[in-house]
Amino acid sequence: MSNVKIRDIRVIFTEPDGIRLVIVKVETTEPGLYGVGCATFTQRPTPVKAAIEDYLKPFLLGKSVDDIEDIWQSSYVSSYWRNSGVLNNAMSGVDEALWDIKGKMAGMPVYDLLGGKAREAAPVYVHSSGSSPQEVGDKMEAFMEKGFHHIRVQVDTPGYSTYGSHSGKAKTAQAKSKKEQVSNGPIPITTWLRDYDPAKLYAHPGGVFEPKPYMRSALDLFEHIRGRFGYGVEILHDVHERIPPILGVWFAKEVEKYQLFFLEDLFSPEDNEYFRLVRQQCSTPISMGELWNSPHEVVPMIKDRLIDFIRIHISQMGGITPCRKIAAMGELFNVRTAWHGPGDTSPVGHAANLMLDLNCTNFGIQEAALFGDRTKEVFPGSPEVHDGCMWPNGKPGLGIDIDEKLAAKYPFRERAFGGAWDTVRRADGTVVKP
Ligand code: GCO
Ligand code: MG
Repeated sequence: MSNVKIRDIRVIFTEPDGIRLVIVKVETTEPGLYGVGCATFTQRPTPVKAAIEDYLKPFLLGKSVDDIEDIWQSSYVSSYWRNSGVLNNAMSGVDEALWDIKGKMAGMPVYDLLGGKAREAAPVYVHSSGSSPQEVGDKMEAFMEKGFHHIRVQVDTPGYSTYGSHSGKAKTAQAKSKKEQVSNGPIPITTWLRDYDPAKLYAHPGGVFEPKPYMRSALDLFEHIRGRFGYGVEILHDVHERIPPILGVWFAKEVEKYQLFFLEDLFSPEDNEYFRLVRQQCSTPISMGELWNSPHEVVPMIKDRLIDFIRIHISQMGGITPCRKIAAMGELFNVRTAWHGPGDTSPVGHAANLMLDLNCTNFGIQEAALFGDRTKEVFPGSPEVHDGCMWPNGKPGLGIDIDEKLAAKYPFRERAFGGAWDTVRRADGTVVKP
């Protein structure tokens, strides 16, 4: 038992490459010993900061840094109501920082604290998107030449907003101001522009989404990719929960012949039960989980083997402490990990992903965000991505730091509606789960 206590807990906001990141720094009574953790909920950063500063900090100051499990469990019930994204992200920031501290005290990386490495590096997938299957394929080719073997493919649906490609931005660019409104599909763009203010910065372009045109463009994309590259490269696709569930069942069967590595977010978490129908009808590998915040959502999906890959956003579930247990449950049911790792997981969060990636036997794949130079400067020790993998640097703890002076150069910018994920609508105006 060390005599090292928690002396201070601070929240750092920074957006070096235009994505709002939330980092927690836990400082200790041992001079120079501190840890960093990711608490990034990019659409709602300020309530996460308040949850830490107003509640976790007074609750934890003076506690021993040794007792990560006890700190996590007592923090989890300290709000009585639990399993929310805001509270889980707040706990994750502290939890990951405590694992960082424990590794530094032990002089070993966190994956060694967990029992060592099952692999030297974590194979990753990267994102290829474009306005046409040809453009997506061209970007794929460039990634393949750099040694990437797993590539997520997303294509525009002409005339509509599509997740994962730039069509929304393209259309936003078109409609610079309300007076330039053009019809873009089955309804005048005015409905799409209902909430749009060209003067504001949007977290994510909205637009009109229609399931059938989207599915046709995705199927055309897979046909093109398989025709051009064959089956030697692994392709992944994210439906992003947008289509009516029964169409999702049809779509999963329709894509079976393209042998995807996985099909992601086929349904919304609220429609998890539909995965049973897919399992009975086809063998398309299924991934789900970035939107989950609660063990209640996780357990049925793993115990009934309704998914193949756990796509949890580790800070949304509360950090390394709960997710290492979820990974262990997955191993017993042969369900693999595929932690969420987009640009709005901070490099600290990617480092936490990597610790579990290297240790878990049931590792599946790791999503990698290829961070810009500014972000990598703010976060020295960011996991390197090359030769198709994410690599550890072998340093103790999470192996990463934050340069607070540099981070302060990139304060949060003002965003429309506080930075909400923008409103996507069906042609008749109904809001779509985004
Ligand atoms: C993914 C995710 C992201 C989310 C984003 C939300 O598979 O990487 O779907 O792109 O949409 O993280 O903020
Ligand atoms: Mg996703």
